[in-house]
Amino acid sequence: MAGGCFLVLEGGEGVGKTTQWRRLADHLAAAGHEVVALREPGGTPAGDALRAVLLSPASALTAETETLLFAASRAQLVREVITPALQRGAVVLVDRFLLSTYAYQGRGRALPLAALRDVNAFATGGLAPDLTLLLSLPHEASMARMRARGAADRMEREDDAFHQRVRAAFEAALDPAWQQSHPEIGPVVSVDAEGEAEAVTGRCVAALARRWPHRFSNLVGAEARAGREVTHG
Ligand code: T5A
Repeated sequence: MAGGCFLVLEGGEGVGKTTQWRRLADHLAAAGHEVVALREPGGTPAGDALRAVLLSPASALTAETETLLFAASRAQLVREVITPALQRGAVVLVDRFLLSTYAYQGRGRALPLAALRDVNAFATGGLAPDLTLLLSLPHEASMARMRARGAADRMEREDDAFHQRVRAAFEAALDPAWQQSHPEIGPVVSVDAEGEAEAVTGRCVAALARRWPHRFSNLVGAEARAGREVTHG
C-alpha cells in the first residue's frame, strides 16, 4: 500500500479503546511511522467545542441534534486534519469514527440508518477507514471497567439496554456480508480485549502486520521509545 493509512479503533464503553489508542500510537511511532492520533468527537478546536456539548450531562439534545453534532465534528476533522495527514503519507489512528454513529445513534437511539448514511457521506466526503480494529470484551467486563473509571459522561449514563444494543451493532459489523453492503465503513476485524493492556496491544499489532505485512511487520516487538513524536488531537 502506498501513501497514508487510515486506522480506526472501535468498541463499546469501557473496552479499553483509548488505552490501546495511546499504546498503538506509541508502537507505530517507535517503528518509524509518522502518526497522527485523533479522537472523535474532537481533534480540532471546533470539534473539541462540540465534544464538550455532546458529552456534558447538562446538555439536553434530541437524537437528531446529537447525530448532526457528531457529524459536524467529523466533517471538520476529515478536512482539517485527516485528509492532509493521509496526503503526506502519515498513519492516522482515530479513536472512533462512523461505525460509532451507526452503533450509538443507529442502534442505540433507533435512528434510521439511511439518514445517518446520507448525513455522514456529506460529513466524510466519502473517506472510509483502511481498517477498523473492533475491541471485543464481554459486556459485564466492559461495564465494570467503565464504572471503575469514575464520573460518567452523557452517553455513559444511558441504561444497560442501550449499551447492549450498541454492543450488538458492533458485533453485527463483523459479518462480511454487512461489511460488503456498508463500504463507507471499510473492513472491520475483531481484537480480543481481555487480559493485560500489553497483550491486547500485541493483538492489535498482529492484526496490522497480518493485513499489511510489508508496512507493519516491524511493529511486532517494537517498544515504545520516549522522545518519538506522536501528534495527538
Ligand atoms: N459517540 C461517539 C457516539 O455516540 N457517536 C459517534 O459517532 C461517536 C464518534 C465518546 C462518546 O461518544 C459516543 C461514544 C462515547 O460514548 P469518549 O470519552 O471518547 O466519549 O468515550 P469512549 O470512546 O467510550 O472512550 P473512553 O476512553 O471513555 O473508554 P474506553 O476507550 O473504552 O476505555 P479506556 O481505555 O479509557 O479504559 C476504560 C478503563 O479500563 C481500564 C482503563 O485504565 C480505564 O480505567 N483498562 C483496563 N483494565 C484492565 N485491563 C485492560 N486491558 C484495560 N484497558 C483499559
